[in-house]
Amino acid sequence: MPLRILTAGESHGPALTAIIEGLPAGLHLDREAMDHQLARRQRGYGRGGRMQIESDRTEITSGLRFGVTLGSPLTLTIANRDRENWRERMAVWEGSDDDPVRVPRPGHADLAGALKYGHRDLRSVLERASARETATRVAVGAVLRQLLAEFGIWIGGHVIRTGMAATGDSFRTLPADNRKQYETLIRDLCGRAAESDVGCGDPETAEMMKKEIDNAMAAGDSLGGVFETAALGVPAGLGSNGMWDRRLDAAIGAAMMSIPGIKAVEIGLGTEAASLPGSRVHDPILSAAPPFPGRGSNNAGGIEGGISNGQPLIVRAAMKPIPTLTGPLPSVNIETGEKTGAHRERSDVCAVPAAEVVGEAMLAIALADALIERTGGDSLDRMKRGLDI
Ligand code: EPS
Repeated sequence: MPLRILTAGESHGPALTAIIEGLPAGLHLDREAMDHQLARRQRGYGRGGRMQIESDRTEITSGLRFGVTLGSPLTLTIANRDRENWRERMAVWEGSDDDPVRVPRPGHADLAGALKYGHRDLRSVLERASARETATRVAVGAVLRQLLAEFGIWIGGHVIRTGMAATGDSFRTLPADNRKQYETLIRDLCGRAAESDVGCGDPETAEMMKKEIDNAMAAGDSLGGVFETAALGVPAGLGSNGMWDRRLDAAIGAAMMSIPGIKAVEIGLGTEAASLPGSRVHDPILSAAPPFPGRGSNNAGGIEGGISNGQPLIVRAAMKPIPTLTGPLPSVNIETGEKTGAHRERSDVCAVPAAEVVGEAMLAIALADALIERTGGDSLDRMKRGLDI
């Protein structure tokens, strides 16, 4: 698709890097807004010690002049502060590791990565498989949300489940027949969630979520959860029904599924739609006039036939528990074949609030790509002229 993005970097290597190619010229970037998104990713009750070490900031080394994009590839770098503690074990040239990782963690990339690449020290797999990599996605997303904002598109989200603690608050159950009110309710839900260190705006559930995390930590266990992401102001006509790889829901599905730990993605009513009759699923059409076609509900989650329909986009994603357990699961030493507890490594007990922020970034990436495709890209002015509905 028109936007090409590459990221690179090991968790304890010198730095993380991202290159965005295909970004239009003429976009004024706000540095603080980028660092704000990175700080949001670092938040969260249940995060491990690494987040105390890092204070993520984006350096830009190409594609920007006087704070305005040039249309050339934009290179973003995030330093790994923890690098200082790993100079020898993660040296790019000469170095050594006297404590190689031999026992794969069930659920992590350790074993599958070792089988694929032939590594005997699992650190050579886990360093890139670490969710540290998601910092680059959030940095890229922070650039692209600024592009989307030029078109009135806004993205937010909240956590609705942590382990067994779940709130009934959901974008799905908000009344959608009055557009203005619907968007206000979505923003309010996200605003309340932003105040919470578990990413949930319902204080009672947030307390239950913290208890779940405390209990999991005490038991040497870990937790997953579910978050919702919404995009407001998305114009009708992004994506296409014409071919599977042009469907907007396919692009969003792939973007969200690519987040480490995500096992399921739903759009709109999602799996609930499968058990209801059509009369209770499909959204009545009340008016067809652009830019805001009136609909009685938004069970489709803003996409019909793979095309955005002018309604808010509603996405849900489920994350499995973090694979690193302090009470380790059964595993095997890949050198000796000896049965033993899986490798333990400093980790998070729960990272769903961080994943929610990454989800917003991935939605921004999918939407920016579709918007550039629809409007032709090149420069912000041309893009604005290209959006004629
Ligand atoms: C993470 C950085 C990592 C982990 C975590 C997420 O840093 P470190 O390995 O130095 O503690 O805290 O990674 C995982 C949960 C994982 O499974 O790899 C981050 O920046 O988000």
